[in-house]
Amino acid sequence: MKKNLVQSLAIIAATLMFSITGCKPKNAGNATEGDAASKVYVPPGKYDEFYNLVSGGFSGQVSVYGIPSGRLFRVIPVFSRDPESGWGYTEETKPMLNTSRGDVPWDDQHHLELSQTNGEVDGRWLFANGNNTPRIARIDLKTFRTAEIIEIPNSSGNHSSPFITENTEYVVAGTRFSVPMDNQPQDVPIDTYKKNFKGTVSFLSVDPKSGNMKIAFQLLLPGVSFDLSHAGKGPSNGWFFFSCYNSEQAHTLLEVNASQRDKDFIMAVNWKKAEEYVKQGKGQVQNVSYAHNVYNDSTHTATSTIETKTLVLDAKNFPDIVYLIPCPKSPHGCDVDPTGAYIVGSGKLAALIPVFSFEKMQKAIAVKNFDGNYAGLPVLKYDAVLHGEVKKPGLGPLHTEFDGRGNAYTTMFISSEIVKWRLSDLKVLDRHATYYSPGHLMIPGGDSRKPFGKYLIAYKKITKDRYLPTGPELCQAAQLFDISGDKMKLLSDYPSIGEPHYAQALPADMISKNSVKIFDIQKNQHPYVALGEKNSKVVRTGNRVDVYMTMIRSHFSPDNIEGIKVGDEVYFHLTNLEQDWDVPHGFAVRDAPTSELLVMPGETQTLKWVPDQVQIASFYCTDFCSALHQEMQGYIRVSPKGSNVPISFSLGNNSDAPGEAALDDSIKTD
Ligand code: K7E
Ligand code: CUA
Repeated sequence: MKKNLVQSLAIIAATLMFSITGCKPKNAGNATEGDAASKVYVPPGKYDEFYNLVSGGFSGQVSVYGIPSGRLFRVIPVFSRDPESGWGYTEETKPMLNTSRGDVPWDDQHHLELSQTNGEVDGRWLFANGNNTPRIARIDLKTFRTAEIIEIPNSSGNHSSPFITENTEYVVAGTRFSVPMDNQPQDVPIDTYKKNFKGTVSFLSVDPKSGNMKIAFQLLLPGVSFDLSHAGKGPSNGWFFFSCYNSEQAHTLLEVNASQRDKDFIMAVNWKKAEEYVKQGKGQVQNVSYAHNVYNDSTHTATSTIETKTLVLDAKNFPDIVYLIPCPKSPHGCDVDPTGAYIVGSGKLAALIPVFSFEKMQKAIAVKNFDGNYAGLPVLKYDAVLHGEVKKPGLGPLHTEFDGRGNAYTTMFISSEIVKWRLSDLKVLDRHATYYSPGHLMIPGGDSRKPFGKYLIAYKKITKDRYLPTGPELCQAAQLFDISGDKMKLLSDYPSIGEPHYAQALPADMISKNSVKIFDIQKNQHPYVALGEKNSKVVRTGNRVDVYMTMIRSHFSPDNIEGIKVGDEVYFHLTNLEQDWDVPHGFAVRDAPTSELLVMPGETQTLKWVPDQVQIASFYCTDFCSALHQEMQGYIRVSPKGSNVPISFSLGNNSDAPGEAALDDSIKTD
C-alpha cells in the first residue's frame, strides 16, 4: 500500500508538471491515477451521470450524491428532525414523525430500495427503512421529499427492509428482534424467549399509481433474527429470500450464544402463495396499533392516522409458504443475481460464500428433499439446493452486488477488500483493497434485473488515516471503482455523512426529466394559504392567533404586527408567492424554540410560537433570496397578558419616518 501511495504521488506530481508545461507524458496511458482523475472529473456546468441515493445510518436521513464526481447535492430528511428544512418542526411535517407511541423524531436508516417495473429501476420512488422504531418511508423522487411513513406492528428493529418485488407490488419489512407479539402480554421474563418471543416479516402493498403503502399481511415466524432480504426476479419472481441469524434463539451475549450452530438459514417465502391464502380469507385479524403518515402535496400538510388491524398468517399452518435453506454461518447479506437464478448468502463468520440455485430449490421442494424441520418449518437439504461455494473469497463477506455480465462483487469487512467472482463457475476473478472495512457496496441497478455495470461504490466504516483528523470521530467514506474492465480500478474516495449502509443509484435523466421545480400556487389547497398579499391577514380566535403571511422578493406581508399578547398561541402560516425555480424564502422569529421555516415557491408552511415575554420580536428571511434579502424582515409587538392593544397589521406604513411621505397604511394589493 505504501508503495502504491508513493507511486501515485509520483504520478500526480508528474501529471501536474506536464499539465503546467503543456507536454503529454509518454506513458500517461498507463498511469492509473492520471486516468482516474479524468474519469471522476465533472467539469463546471456539466452534470453527473448517476444520482446516488445513500442511507444515512444513525443520521436517520438520506443523502444524494453525484456519480462519478462524489459531489453531495442534498440531504433528504426522513426519520430525523431537520432544522435546515423545518422537517419535523413545522406544523405540517410534525405528523410525519408520529408513531403509535407519539413523536419519535430520530431513527437509524440502513437500507434503500428504488421502485422497479419489470425488475428494472424506474425512478418513481425510493423506499427507506427505520431500523430502531420499525418504520418504512417512501420518498417521492419528483420532489426529493418523504411522502409517506408507515409503522410496522409486531416488530422491533426493522432491519431486513425495505426490499421490493419486481413490479413494486410489495415492500417487505422483517424484524431483527423477535419479541412478544403486540396482542400478547409484554410483561414477561426475558428468559421465556423461546416460548413467548416471535418473529414476523411483513408485506406492504404499494398502490401502483399513488405509491401509497398498506400492510397487506404479516407472516408469523419462529423467534429468530431476520437480517436482510431480496426478492426473486425473472424465474424466481413470486419468492422472497431473507437471511436469518440467532437460530439458537439466544437472548443474551449473542456474539457467543448466537454463533453456536454451524448453519443458520436463508428463509424462502412464496409470497404469491401467501397472497392466494389472503385472498381466500385465511389468516387472523389482530388488534394492534400503528401510525400511517402521509404528506399531501396539494394541502402541503401531513396527516397521521392510527391504524388498528393487521392480518397475520402463522407460517407453520401453511406448509407451502416458507422453506428454510441452511446457510453457514450467521448470514448477513442475502442477494439475488440479475437473472433470478442464484441466491447468495454471506455468512459473516463463514470461510466461503454459498450460492444457492432457485431451480434446485424448486426441485428439492417438489420431491420434499427435507432435512427435518425447524420450529415446524421445513428445512431443505443444503446440498440439494446449493449451486456451489465460492472458496477462499476473503474474510467477513457481507454484501454482494452484480454487474449484469455474470459477475458478482462481495465486500469483505475483515480483510478490507472487494472480491469479484463469476456466478457460473464461482471462480474468484479479481480482488481490490478498500480503505477500510466496507459494509455495503452498490452498483447502479446492481440488485435489479438490469445493472448499469460501469461503477461500483464501497461504503466504508473505517477511514483512519485517509483524511485530515476531525476530533475523536472520523468520517465514513465512499470509494468509487471503475468495473467496466476485467480488473477493478479505484477512481476516488470521498467522505460521506452519517453512516451509510446500503445505497441505490440510477441514471440522472431518469429523475431529472420529472423533477418538480415549483408548486403551482393556484393549486395550493392549504387551509391557511394567503393567495396574494391582499389576502394576508392576522386573525385572533380566543388566545389563538393565525397569521396569514406571504413572502415575495423581498418582503413579508404583513411585516408589522401588533396586538399579540404573552401566552398567545401564534401560528405563522407562510405562503411563498414566488413561481420561479429555486426561490425559497425562509422565516425565523427571535427566540422561537423551534427551527426556521424554509418555504418553496407556491407552498405554505406553519411555525407555532408562544411568546413568553413582553417584547418587540424581530423576524426575517433566512435564505439569501435577492440583493435586498437583508431587507426582508419585520417586527411583532408582544404586549402583556390581558393588554387591550387590538390586533393590527400592516406593510409599508412608514408614517413616522422623518422626511418620508406616508405610504398607504393598508396592505398593498398585488
Ligand atoms: Cu450490512 Cu444494516 Cu445492511 Cu450496515 S447492514 S453494512
Ligand atoms: Cu427572502 Cu431572503
